[in-house]
Amino acid sequence: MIAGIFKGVLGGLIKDLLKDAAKRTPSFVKSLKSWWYGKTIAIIGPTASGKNSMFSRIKKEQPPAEYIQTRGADEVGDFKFSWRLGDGSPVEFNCKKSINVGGEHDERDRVWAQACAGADVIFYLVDIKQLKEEPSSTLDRIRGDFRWMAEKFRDFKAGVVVQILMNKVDELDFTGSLEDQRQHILDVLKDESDRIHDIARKILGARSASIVGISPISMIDDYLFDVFFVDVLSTVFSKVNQK
Ligand SMILES: Nc1nc2c(ncn2[C@@H]2O[C@H](COP(=O)(O)OP(=O)(O)OP(=O)(O)O)[C@@H](O)[C@H]2O)c(=O)[nH]1
Ligand SMILES: [Mg+2]
Repeated sequence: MIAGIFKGVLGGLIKDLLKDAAKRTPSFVKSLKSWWYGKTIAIIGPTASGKNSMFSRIKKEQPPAEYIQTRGADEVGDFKFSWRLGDGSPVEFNCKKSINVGGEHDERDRVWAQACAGADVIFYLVDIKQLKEEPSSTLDRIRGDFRWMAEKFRDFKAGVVVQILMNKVDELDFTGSLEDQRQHILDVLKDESDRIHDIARKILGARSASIVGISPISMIDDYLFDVFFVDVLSTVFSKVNQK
């Protein structure tokens, strides 16, 4: 019963999101689906930011029961990702020869380029809990990663875009109603989001136009993943097609 109510609220919320974000007409949804079809993604980000968890989520597998640090590059192989929009229609993309990489500095320098080669969309993950608790060292790490990106962009696929995901928003305290949670999360992360944008602009210069969005997400909370990932799919599409 509770699950039924929950599903109803979730379905309604996603429909609302689809309705108001970018005036989602049937032709918008059609173009969104056809843009995403066949796209290849890469997932990068600092240590323990949630890369394994994101692969599990989009492969519809159980997230890892305990944290095991990734070292080097693990083959994830090819898989198809499909996510249902509020109207029930699937958005599909390919994860071709995906590689799951570790997040330590040395791993970035050794294997991230391999993960990003050929990607159309790169997801860059940030651990929002860590950013709130240790802002200075976390922002330093983000600066370092953007410097890495600035240097490597020329090796990436032409037209590649980067979406930043502020992960672990389930860790933010919230006691209000489900309907208000999305806006609450956006509000409490506004400063961090502006800060990261600022750093990107300074370090990447003109290339920062390739950063198409910054969104909250949770890889372990079903509801929050659903709510925000629908946003991500449509923001990436909208920004790319505005350019
Ligand atoms: N609360 C919370 N924890 C998360 C979330 N995503 C991942 N975690 C936890 O964060 C830890 C690291 O997750 P991983 O997915 O292994 O991170 P990773 O980026 O692959 O880590 P490395 O490969 O070692 O860099 C694990 O304990 C996860 O359970 C999230 O959305 N919320
Ligand atoms: Mg990992």
